Amino acid sequence: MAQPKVVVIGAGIVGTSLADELTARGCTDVTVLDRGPLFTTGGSTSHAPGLVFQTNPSKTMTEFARYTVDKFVALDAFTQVGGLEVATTEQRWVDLHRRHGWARSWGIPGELLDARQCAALHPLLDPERILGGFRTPTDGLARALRAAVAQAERAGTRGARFLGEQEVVDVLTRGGRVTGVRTAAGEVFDADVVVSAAGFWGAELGARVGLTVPLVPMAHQFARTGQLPELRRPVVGPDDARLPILRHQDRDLYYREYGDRLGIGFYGHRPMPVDMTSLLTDTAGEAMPSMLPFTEDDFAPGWAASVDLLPALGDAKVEEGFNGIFSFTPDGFSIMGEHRDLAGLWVAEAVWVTHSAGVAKAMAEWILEGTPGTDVHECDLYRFEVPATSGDFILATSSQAFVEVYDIVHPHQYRAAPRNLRVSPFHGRQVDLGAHFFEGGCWERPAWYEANAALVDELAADGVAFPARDEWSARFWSPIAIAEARWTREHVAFYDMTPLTRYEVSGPGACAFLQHLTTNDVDKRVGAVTYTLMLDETGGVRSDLTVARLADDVFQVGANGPLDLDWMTRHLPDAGVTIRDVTGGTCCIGVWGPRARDVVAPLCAADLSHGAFGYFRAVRTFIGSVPVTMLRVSYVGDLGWEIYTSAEHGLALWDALAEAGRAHRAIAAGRIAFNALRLEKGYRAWGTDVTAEHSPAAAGLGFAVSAKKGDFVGRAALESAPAPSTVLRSIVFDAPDAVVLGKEPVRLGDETANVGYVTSAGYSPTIGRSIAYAWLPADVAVGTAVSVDYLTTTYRATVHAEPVVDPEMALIRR
Ligand code: FAD
Ligand code: THG
Repeated sequence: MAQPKVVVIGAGIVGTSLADELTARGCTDVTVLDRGPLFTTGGSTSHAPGLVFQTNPSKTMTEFARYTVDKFVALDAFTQVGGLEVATTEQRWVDLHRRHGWARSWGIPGELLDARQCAALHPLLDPERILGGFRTPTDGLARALRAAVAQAERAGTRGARFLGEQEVVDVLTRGGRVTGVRTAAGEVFDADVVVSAAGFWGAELGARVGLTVPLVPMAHQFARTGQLPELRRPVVGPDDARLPILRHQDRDLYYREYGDRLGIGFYGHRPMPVDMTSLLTDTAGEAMPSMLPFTEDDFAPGWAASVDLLPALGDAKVEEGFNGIFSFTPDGFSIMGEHRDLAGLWVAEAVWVTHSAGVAKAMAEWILEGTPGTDVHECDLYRFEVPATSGDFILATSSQAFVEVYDIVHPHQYRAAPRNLRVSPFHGRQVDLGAHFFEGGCWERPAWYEANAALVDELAADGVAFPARDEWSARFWSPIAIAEARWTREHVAFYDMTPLTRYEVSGPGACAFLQHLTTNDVDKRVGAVTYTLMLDETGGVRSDLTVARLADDVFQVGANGPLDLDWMTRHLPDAGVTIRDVTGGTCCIGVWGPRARDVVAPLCAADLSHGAFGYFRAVRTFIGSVPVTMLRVSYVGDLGWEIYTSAEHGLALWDALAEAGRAHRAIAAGRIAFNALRLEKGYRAWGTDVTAEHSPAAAGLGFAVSAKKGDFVGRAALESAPAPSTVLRSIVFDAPDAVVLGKEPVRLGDETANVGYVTSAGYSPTIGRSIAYAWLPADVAVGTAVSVDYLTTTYRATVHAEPVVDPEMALIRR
């Protein structure tokens, strides 16, 4: 295939890395344009201090960082002085154990050190001030400018050209495709592909082509001390640094060496979002538009905390400083992808030096091969719900991301604001029941209900265990959730399923369209529901769906979020299929548990017997006077239905069910119980347990791929795929009070080497133990003992057959 003609906007670390990765893959007609002079362009890269700490809660971001380090080492643009993160509080010390766990889960070498060992590595540290540290020997200093130049030079030898002082002011298009760009000087550069790697200018550039790039340019303080006698020594190399890069997250600080001076970065100041309109006017003609004047007052607390940690600074002072600009996003992840409505227009922005080469590699693969080689859903341009693409939301959440950049953030900590953007019709009733709400997808979702508190005592009196939790895992949690889960299995509960993303796919081409995009056979008779997967071209799992055929040409698709709509929209044929997101205009209650039929049948016009309304069937009928679509589907794995109606009927539906449920002691139950029950049943959560990195077979979802149906996206790749080397397994903890939260490293027996990692976990009241999913080597057999390292504790667990609860499906099919 002919290689595309590519224009990259921006010659910072991302644009130059991308040129290198594209040309390395044979795509050599690459032109990189920058508004500034080459290669000290005035962008963030020009003055980046270049600290690279690879460890990240995200596996993908860690992989991007590791690739970047390896590449920059090979380019002689990296000084591997190692990283050291110190703790001055007990909480941070425990959290460094969590970070050590991530490092081990994702394969970054690291170890925990005591205070004395830390001070031996970094002699400026006062060992009395710290409790310990986390040391990562392969971290270090990227010479960002050197790395940019080296990559540009290499790309240049393969045919790429780099032009400075060329500000792109227009993206040229024809018929929904890019055709090139125009510069301020009026010069036109033709292109099949235009990649915006414009750093914090990216949001402005995106707006010109109708694209929301959700990033906020934010100022962040960086200062250099005067000379420190303690650091005086002969120059030691191009970076003139030998001490490990240092983080003092308790006070939002980081440090690197510049010969006998220290560079200090500070995140502890107020968020300083930058107004691009005034920035561009104010800094027009300036060499460094990304550097704003230092605001000394903001730095004062950072300096005081620095002197405290590094007493040698006591005799020194800040000699120079600036407020440097770079991008923050609502969730801290980068922004990657192709404009959906303007083919050939790509973005790669909000990327740290740390992740730059890894991001560029994934971008090059995506542009040239159609699929990135790394799962990038966390960074996907289209991951945001519609309200999250508003300016207000982007500013508020990106500012919060700045505030939290070094905070200890609990995995279940949901944002405090903005809230109440999306509530189901049942919200008032839920408030009355004392719902404790978590936010997800901008929805308010009950996690548990205080109204069920009395059930804890009642069940405890019956002998149900409520194991105590450690302080960390007890956050954003309540024992009431155990009671709710148990009650669901013994009686019946109502779950608000409104936030479950759903689409109506209709039209004469609807069936063929879904057949083409999914792995299972959905061309069944009206009333059938099918569990199926969407794969990418390489056979990776992009999503798992339920597809209910409501009429010949009308399907209701239960999905996992905005990326599913994005993927489906990109594959829409020119005519014959319509996709409508019906999530917000409708609502859903899951009624599940052994008493579900007793509650619903008396209200329902349809025959709900097992013979008349079988498992994985859909029926349109009435509950009282409320028109409903009922799906006999249960993510919690019990008898019952998802009952859908339009939003205006929601309250009537809730009240009718609540009234009928009273005689059967029905309760409303929340997300924590929901999660525990789906773990019992072996059901995966896409995005957490399974991503595009995994094949159906590896994920334990091979049953959802039909061997008999015709071709579908990803099929060819599945057929030529080797057997997976790692698989997703259920593990059950040995001790009743063992709890993990996800991403913990897993070892075999008592061996020290890490072999896998946990994805998600929950406490099962049915077996009185926690259950988790873990990615493990494919040859690890059921019954194998494993160890899971959680914070400062190690828990024993055993690989279990799936599902852990109800393998004979007796609960569901009654
Ligand atoms: P840039 O380097 O800004 O490049 C974008 C380029 O696009 C610019 O050269 C610009 O001139 C050009 N451009 C924009 N608009 C146009 C247009 N219309 N036409 C033509 N060209 C255009 N990251 C780390 O990993 N570790 C750190 O320790 C670290 N410390 C930092 C400290 C400070 C003080 C700051 C400010 C940032 C720090 N960062 C750090 C972040 C890091 O510097 C940036 O994330 C990274 O450099 C961004 O690279 P980029 O290529 O996307 O953007
Ligand atoms: N309900 C509906 N749609 C959904 C979900 C849901 N779509 C997204 C997500 N959740 C999909 N996840 C699952 C996972 C498992 C099942 C349903 C949705 C499930 N699986 C059965 C099993 O694996 O045994 C049935 C499989 C089969 O018969 O093929 O029920 O919660 N509407």
